[in-house]
Amino acid sequence: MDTLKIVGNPLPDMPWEDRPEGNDNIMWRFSGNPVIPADLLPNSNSIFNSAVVPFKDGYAGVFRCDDTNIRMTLHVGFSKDAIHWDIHPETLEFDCDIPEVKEWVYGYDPRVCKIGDKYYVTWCNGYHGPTIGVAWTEDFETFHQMENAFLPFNRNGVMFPRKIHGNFAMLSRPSDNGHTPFGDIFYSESPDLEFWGRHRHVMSPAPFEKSAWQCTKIGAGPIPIETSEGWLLIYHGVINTCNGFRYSFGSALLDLDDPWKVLARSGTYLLAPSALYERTGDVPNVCFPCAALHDPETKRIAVYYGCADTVTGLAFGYIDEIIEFTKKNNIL
Ligand code: BMA
Repeated sequence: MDTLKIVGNPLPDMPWEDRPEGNDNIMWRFSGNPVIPADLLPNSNSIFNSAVVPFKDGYAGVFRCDDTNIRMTLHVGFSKDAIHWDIHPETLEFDCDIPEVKEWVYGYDPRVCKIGDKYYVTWCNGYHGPTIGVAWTEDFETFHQMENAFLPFNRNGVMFPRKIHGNFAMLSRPSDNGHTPFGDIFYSESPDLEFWGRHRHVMSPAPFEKSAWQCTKIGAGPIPIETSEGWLLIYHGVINTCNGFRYSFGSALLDLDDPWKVLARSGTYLLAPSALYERTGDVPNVCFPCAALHDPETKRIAVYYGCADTVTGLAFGYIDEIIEFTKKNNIL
């Protein structure tokens, strides 16, 4: 994989720990997990399923904080090292001149995608049920909310970090108004971030007998990473067990030009609930990735994922190894 090219700005100081001795897993957990505790804010019940990006000489993020009323809200945070976070206790308020969209109901599971000088936030936005909210910021102070991307019900809106076919591009996961016992990943394009179309099917849950951890529903996780082997997509997969849903995450490679064409998809998961903070919490057995930092030179990746809908975890790996693993365990 010496010829592998990874797109992205250098990030030599991103959070990192070497693979622990004796650990031969493709991804391994940060020894300081949970990297963000549930009670970081005075009135937070849980902080999880959150998005971080490099910003200025440090990092910024949009965090899902459920408060002690269990209201699902978004909060802005900043960090020098992407490990110690200063999350603002007041909720993120969007500037919005569209009265029908402006009313805040709830918001959760944010993703943040940088394109040019703008950071686009997509999240699961309450509008007669969950759909995909879209906003942009340049400074993480003022956020401009645009039209919702899709009709309800939809979740897991994840943008691509550059235009494709001259359009903005987003993955999403049409759903129902509840806990959705189904779900495929779709791809859509938009010339202006307002009108979305050219919808394409990307992936269905895997057949049970091939890869059971992802047999009930799947949804895109962090912003896809562009490489010479295709877009590296890390996504969550769910199995419905007699104890409820269990969320793990795995990887796929999507065609660079037509990302709805899946080149490879791993049957083996990258990470599944096994640490105590992933197995126990408000919703047990959940690893839910929403963001990743990466450094093209060292090929390092750090994935931020919600653990048991309660805290935020961090896991490390090498992009070249993840790509190799995806191809080796391909179930297509
Ligand atoms: C999904 C979303 C996520 C959550 C997961 C597990 O439907 O609501 O926010 O982490 O369920 O509860």
